[in-house]
Amino acid sequence: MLHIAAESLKKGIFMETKTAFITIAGRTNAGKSSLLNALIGEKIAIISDKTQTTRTRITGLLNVEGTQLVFMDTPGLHKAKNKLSEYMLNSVKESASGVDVVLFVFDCTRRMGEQEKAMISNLINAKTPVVLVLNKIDLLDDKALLAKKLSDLCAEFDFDAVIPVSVIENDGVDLVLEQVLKYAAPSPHYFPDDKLTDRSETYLAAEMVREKLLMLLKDEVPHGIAVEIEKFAERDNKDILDVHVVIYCEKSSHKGIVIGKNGAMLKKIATMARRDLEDFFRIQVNLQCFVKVREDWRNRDGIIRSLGLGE
Ligand SMILES: Nc1nc2c(ncn2[C@@H]2O[C@H](COP(=O)(O)OP(=O)(O)OP(=O)(O)O)[C@@H](O)[C@H]2O)c(=O)[nH]1
Ligand SMILES: [Mg+2]
Repeated sequence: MLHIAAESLKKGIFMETKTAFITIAGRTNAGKSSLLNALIGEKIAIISDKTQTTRTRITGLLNVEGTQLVFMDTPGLHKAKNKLSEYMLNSVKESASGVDVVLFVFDCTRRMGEQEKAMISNLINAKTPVVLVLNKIDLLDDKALLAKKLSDLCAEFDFDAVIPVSVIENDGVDLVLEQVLKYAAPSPHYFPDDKLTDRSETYLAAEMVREKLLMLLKDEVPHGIAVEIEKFAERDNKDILDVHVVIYCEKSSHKGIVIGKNGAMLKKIATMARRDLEDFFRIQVNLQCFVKVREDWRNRDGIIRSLGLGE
């Protein structure tokens, strides 16, 4: 009997499991998705130097010694200019309510805006613990300035903790992980322990293509783009994954830009995306991209919903 109990303990049957729900919020471009990827050790959320990269909540999962950490990366705070923006900002609000802690990511090279301040105040008033993650410290040469920013923000808000980090240099990410483990409470795990994200393979594939469009296109063009997967299927002999995507632009003038002279831009986008897809799915990929126009789709509810970007 004693022997069986010892064996069970070894297998973790009696081990108490814990869970923590963590929302990652902050202004657009602060480095939230970069932080999510660094925390879970896999690139599941796309990143770009453009604003409004993340459009919907994406969950990243990490298990640390019996504790399941459920990280929710959210769209960045920005001024809403269309219906899509309104959906994005709603999803931030919804994602930040009722969680165990909010990691508020702030780009320390900027001044904190009113929208960020309002969100932090609302969270603290609602008794949600807020941890300020002061990101991009690699860009600040003057460390005295960092100390001043830190003390000013701490005087203004009652943060649970403040952690200066550079996600890009993987500096301080371990401290963020250490901090979030403090909010874990005994609970069953809500997701299978081997799962990385709540998002489907087709969602991740479409995002990988959109990331390349954000990377290679300028001005308003990438913001008005949506990517939809039309086909995602392994061939019978399982050696090739066929991925067909439709790239929607909101103006016909943008379609020409996406395709480029003699198709050069589209070819570049497709080549970069295919490489990423092959790395992620570990299979040879045949990627076909089609470009279509959907006028002003960011203001059209039906299209926003059909693309999975609405409520
Ligand atoms: N220098 C520096 N750049 C960083 C750091 N972390 C992220 N970045 C860059 O900041 C830009 C924005 O990063 P994202 O992770 O996409 O930012 P985000 O907050 O998710 O942005 P949205 O999805 O638009 O809200 C990218 O160019 C990143 O490479 C950092 O620690 N230092
Ligand atoms: Mg993001």
